Amino acid sequence: MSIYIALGSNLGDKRENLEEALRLLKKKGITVCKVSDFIVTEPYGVTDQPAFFNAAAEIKTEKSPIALLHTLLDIENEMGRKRLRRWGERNIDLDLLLYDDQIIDLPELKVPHPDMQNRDFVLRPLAQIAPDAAHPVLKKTIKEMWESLRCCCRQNKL
Ligand code: PH2
Ligand code: MG
Ligand code: MG
Repeated sequence: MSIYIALGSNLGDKRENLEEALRLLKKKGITVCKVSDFIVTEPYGVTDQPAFFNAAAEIKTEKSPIALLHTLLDIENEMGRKRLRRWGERNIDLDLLLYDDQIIDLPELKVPHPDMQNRDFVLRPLAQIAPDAAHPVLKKTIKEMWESLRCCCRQNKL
């Protein structure tokens, strides 16, 4: 059983927001097995917003993927998240990345996270805690995905 989530914050006390989200996960009965370093990252997608703090965590829970999604959304709501614009600034964002080898394609939940392979701020912390975890669609490990992304970024800069 390997479930991985991404944490992000770019408003308020960003470090404290990630810590608070981890505390709330535990309070709701979710076991937090591993947490990556917190890293500072440049905004991706919508670039006119503050830098982010990002992290990844491995968790354990008996909750189904949808029940877990609702717990993540509950925590965002309890922490007072306001949805200002898509991909925009937020005090906390909790995304389900991988749920074992499950592939889920529902309107409210896509697993694996459909853009994770393109996001350094997801793959870098995830590679720190789970380099050998496998992506069930791309059939690559996190380490391989992160290496392809780095290689592709380098080529784009040449
Ligand atoms: N989240 C986004 C959009 N862009 N950029 C960084 N660096 N970190 C994020 O967590 C992030 C982002 C939408 O979820
Ligand atoms: Mg997100
Ligand atoms: Mg989200």
